[in-house]
Amino acid sequence: MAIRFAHIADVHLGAFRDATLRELNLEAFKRCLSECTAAKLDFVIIAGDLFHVALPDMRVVDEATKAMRACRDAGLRIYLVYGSHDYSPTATSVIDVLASAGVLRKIHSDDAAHPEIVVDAPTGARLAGACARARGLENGFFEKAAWSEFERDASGTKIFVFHSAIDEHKPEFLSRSEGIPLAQFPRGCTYYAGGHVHERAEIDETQRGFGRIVFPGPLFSADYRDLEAASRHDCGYYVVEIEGKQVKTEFKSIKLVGVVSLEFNAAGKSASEVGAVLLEKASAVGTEVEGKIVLAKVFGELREGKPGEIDFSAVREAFAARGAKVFYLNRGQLTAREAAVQRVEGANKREIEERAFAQASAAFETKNAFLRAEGGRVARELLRSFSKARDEEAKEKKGDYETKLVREAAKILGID
Ligand SMILES: [Mn+2]
Repeated sequence: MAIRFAHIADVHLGAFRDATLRELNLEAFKRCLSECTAAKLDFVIIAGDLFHVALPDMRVVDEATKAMRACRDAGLRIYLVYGSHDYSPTATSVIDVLASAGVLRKIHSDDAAHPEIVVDAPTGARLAGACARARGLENGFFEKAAWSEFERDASGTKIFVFHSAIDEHKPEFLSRSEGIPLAQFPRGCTYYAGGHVHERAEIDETQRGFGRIVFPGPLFSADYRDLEAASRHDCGYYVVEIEGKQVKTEFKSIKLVGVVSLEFNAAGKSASEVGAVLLEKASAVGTEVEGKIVLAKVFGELREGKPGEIDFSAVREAFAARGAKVFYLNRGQLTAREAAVQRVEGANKREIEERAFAQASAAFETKNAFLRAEGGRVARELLRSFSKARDEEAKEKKGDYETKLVREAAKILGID
């Protein structure tokens, strides 16, 4: 008999500061699970990043738990691996609590020498997995993982669940981040349920001894980039049907609200001009933003004034008046002229750095005599101090690291 299951990844419940976006994300998850229940699937696989952080907003956790509980009560099993977001090296994650309560089943991979094989009793499916660790530390796990027992197991359909990019199949936007070489995956599984890569992909690696590898992409979205992608193509999850070696995949869109993406180049304009043009734009839109998520990217170097002088809240209100459900502003690449450094030349990196700082420091207006005299040196030393990363190997705590940085900065600024 065929095995039918859902493959979800990167839900990121609890992401977004905007309450409406947070709610929409939760709504997408609830809808997905009720569709799975209605379709009478055997089980649900969540390939990591169910939650945006290890200890998310408890209201979101409560709502999500109710939905998962209803799904469980209808007879569907839920299998999961940690993602890079909901894993915590030090604290107990909310996922551990849900696993202890029997709402979902974690696929353990703590011991690389003996990765767990979970048997889904009603279907006989075998699942193994690899949880994400903090910042790509799962690489170490994959290097050592002993898959031979799982590879030898021939008693049922095999599914491998993971939360990592694969080196051979990294999308362009992840080209500089670390992945796992395919050779370190267990061979001979029928289906490889992936997560972590926020872009949908279906890959067939049967020829090389693997199987169907699928990344559903985010169920909803977790940030601006995801939402921008969602304005071009749908987000959702997969329903998979396996019968013997036959694999049928079907992508299911979750469409809650439309996304409109707007871009505005502010280069060469003054802060007040930008504010006026944006307001004009907002009043010129028609019904196309009604009930939708409006993304607005404002970028470029202002001729005069600072980004903070632009009245974005008036722009937000104007879009709301036009019926936009959410107005999401991205001004990360909007800069003031004063902040820009002219082209500098030097014999080496150090010299270029020194001159760039000296120049920027000379242009910086301040009444502070110390900064006027020492600005260049202070900036250089601060940069050097701030670029020291936290010592993850020595398990340096975030709080300790922050205290150390603040103390060093105070010393450089001569205020300790
Ligand atoms: Mn993710």
